[in-house]
Amino acid sequence: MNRRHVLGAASGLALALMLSGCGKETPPPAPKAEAPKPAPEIVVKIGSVAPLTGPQAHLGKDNDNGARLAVEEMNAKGLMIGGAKVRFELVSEDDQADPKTGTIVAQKMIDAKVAGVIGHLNSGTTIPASKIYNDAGVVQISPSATNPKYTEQGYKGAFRVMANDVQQGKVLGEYAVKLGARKIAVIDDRTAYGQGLADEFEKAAKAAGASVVGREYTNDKSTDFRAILTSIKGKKPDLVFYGGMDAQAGPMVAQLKSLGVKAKFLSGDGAQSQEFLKLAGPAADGVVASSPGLPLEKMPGGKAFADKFSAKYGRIQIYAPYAYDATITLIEAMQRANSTDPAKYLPEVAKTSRQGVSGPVAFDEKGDLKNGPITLYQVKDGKWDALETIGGPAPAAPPPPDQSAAPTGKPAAAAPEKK
Ligand code: ABU
Repeated sequence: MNRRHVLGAASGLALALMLSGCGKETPPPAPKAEAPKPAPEIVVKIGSVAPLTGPQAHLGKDNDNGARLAVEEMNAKGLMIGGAKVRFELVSEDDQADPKTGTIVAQKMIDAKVAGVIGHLNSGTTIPASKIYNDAGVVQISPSATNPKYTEQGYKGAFRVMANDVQQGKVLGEYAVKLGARKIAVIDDRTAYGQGLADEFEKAAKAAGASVVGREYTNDKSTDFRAILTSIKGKKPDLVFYGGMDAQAGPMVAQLKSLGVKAKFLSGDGAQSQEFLKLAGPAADGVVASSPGLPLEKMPGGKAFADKFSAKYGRIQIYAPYAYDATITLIEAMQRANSTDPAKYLPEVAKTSRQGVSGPVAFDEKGDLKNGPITLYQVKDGKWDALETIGGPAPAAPPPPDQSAAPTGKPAAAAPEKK
């Protein structure tokens, strides 16, 4: 081999070595670090049932919108429950305030696999529907059904966020006598709510010394009451009590006035609405009605809630703050249980202790709101004016004086609202 051949072989070897990475094995490319997987997303259905058509549609929409606002706000928080990002979906159904439709809709809710139900609005639908929810193990919180029977059936998943009609009837009966009524006429609409409240009222009014001079009946669809009102006029009562809803109470008050009946008119929460004022017109002035709960302006979160609600849905009728509180109560119980399974989060609903927009929310062993207040209102110049509140939680102690505040003469900043 001559020198030229040797040089040629050497440079060929160098090139081969260069190309082969100096004889070392090329390591396989390092595996890329895996991007963390996004949390799975789940949709959790919450039922909302109320009359969305018919004479009580305005009240049903009020309840439904209260629940909707709560769901929207909770969704905006991007809550994680059981390792999944939860999106709540409100499933709204119309029970037409009819007991039979109420049970059909309740079964629809179970078939749709809702995790809980806000509703129903009426006692007459809430009570039969509660058996269906109980049998399916689904939690139900009614924002507005006040007949005591609802929570007396021993159903572990049945709750309500306002005082009941044993409490409301007693307040109304005693108030009637305090107003000076001795001869009272009682009318009811034969629904679980109307009849139940009228019975409790009658018991309390009689116990306080009044006598019932007439008892008449109507239903929750009528608008012409002149026949029963004429019969009542003949008995010369000094007060007429009505157990029923605003759609009847409004025209009833107007017809009493047109018949020349001077008796005072007293009713319960079903009549204490904006719609009543519209339906009764000028005859509404002087009417007194009770409502379980605090006046909106005295609710701990009342003003903020009313501002948010009215910007989206218009004026609150009666129960929207309670539907909102019921929905947040349900969702917060799921958060604490870290589960949307009713069997797992139900015990957390029972243990609820929170400040709602309407006031403190905590339940007794039956599922009734603890220490629910009742407020009496009177119509003055076409508006409901709060007269007095009976019962309810003790008012919060005033905050201690701020030692650090310099005596500037300026008013102290308002304490942040408890939520
Ligand atoms: N609380 C009056 C309206 C709803 C109901 O109990 O039927």
